[in-house]
Amino acid sequence: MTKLVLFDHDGAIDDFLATLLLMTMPEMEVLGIIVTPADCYIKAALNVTRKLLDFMGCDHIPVAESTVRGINPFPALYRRDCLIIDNFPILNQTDTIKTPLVSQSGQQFMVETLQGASEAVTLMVTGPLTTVAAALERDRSIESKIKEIVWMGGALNVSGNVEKEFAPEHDGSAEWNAYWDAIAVHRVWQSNIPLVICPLDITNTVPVTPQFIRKLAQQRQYQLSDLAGLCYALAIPQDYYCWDVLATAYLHCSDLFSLKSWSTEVIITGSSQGRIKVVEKGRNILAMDRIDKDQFYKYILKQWSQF
Ligand SMILES: [Ca+2]
Repeated sequence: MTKLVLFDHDGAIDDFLATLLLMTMPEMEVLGIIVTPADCYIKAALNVTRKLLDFMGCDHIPVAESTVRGINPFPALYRRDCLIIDNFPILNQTDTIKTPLVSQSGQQFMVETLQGASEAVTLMVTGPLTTVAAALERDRSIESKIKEIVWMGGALNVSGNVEKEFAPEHDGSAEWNAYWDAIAVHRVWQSNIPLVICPLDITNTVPVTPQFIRKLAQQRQYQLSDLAGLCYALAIPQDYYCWDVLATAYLHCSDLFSLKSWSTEVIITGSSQGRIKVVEKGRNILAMDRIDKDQFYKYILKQWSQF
């Protein structure tokens, strides 16, 4: 059965890898990709997204530029990876990009795409929820067209990843996508849309290791593995995890995951802003809780050996 998917990412290494993974899933009909200007510089991030779709033979999928703004910007150090990837030789073998960039904003594109969809759509979000919140503000009725939101974000029972170096007044309890715009998270939490989140609690268990990158290298006769390996090599100087890739894998092989239900609230101000706190009588969500790690690594290695 085909699943309708609208993908909203924020242009970092992991988002591009999630794009490469999503495009290997034959059961998904991807209605479009929206780039939220968060963990990236937007022009380069749009270019890379379109070049990846060309590379995957998916140049029929429209790309849109979200024009929302966050409250707490990502560090420039994190954002610049898209500028490097935009210049990878493997993505620049022709002078033109075929994948279309639509003229309307990403948030408007989200509204129109959901309004026009023949059935309810899964929203796959691997960046902040700001574009989703802006779309809901434009037209509340789209809520009924969203089957569920699968979101990489939050840290429930583990520390966040907003470091003191970049956020001196924060207590470290928030995950970056939530911290970028906690008010948008709160807005989405107020909706009735089913939420499945992929928090740091689970992503902490799937690090990107040199051993994993070597496995990709050993199958680099496949162009997809070669490109994924190049992207992951950029991540080596940081503590890196399969954040967005893990969240996206859920669309195709949810059977590898166990889920847990939590009652939560979003802290929107003060030193814990962006924290998604487990409370009594809060907003019910599902969180990815455990993953068979070996099976997960095997799965992405298999998907990236398609060509
Ligand atoms: Ca991301």
